Amino acid sequence: MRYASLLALLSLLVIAAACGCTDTGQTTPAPEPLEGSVTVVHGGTSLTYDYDYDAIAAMPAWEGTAYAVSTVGIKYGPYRVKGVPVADLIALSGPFGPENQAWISADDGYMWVIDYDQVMGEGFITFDEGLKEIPPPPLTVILMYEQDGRPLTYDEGGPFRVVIASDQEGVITEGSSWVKWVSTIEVK
Ligand SMILES: Nc1nc2c(c(=O)[nH]1)N[C@H]1C(S)=C(S)[C@@H](COP(=O)(O)O)O[C@H]1N2
Ligand SMILES: [Mo]
Repeated sequence: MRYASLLALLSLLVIAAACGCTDTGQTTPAPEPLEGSVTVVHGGTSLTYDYDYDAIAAMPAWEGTAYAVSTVGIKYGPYRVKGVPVADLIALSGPFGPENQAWISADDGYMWVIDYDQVMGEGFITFDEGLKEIPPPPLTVILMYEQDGRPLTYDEGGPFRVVIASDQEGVITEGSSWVKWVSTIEVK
């Protein structure tokens, strides 16, 4: 009997929490930036550059809009995005030319390779909102640390996510190159 009432009380608490009945009615504050760093590897370990959130946020930022489609055709976005151009991060670490690629890897083991042209914003496939292929407008590949005016949450791929961004609204790119939880950018 005591167990039964204890259980009843517990379930009430769980229901209250789940339905938000314990809410104070305040809006959720912007998340604190997550801890993390991105390492740019260029020509071996001796040329490894580490950046923390504050260091990256202190660099000249690029802002625009970004919109993606997943391999199963689900669109996500458009988002207002802010970050540092990946080309700028690489330029700080050494020379980068048409013979090079950037291997972008993440904490979960995901890795995506973009070639020189793509780092420079060219050679991506782009779609309109009806998912009809369109000629790509100028694009900028950024290491994003803010989405819609606030730091990225873990679920959004924070602290750092690579996105293919544009000045122009309604330009959709493929989600597979939007690497979440970026840990390393390696120039090969
Ligand atoms: N680190 C990491 N980034 C990733 C992936 C992943 O598995 N791991 N999947 C990619 C693919 S294939 C897609 S379509 C999008 C999905 O983004 P979402 O999880 O925000 O919906 O993330 C991309 N970035
Ligand atoms: Mo995908």
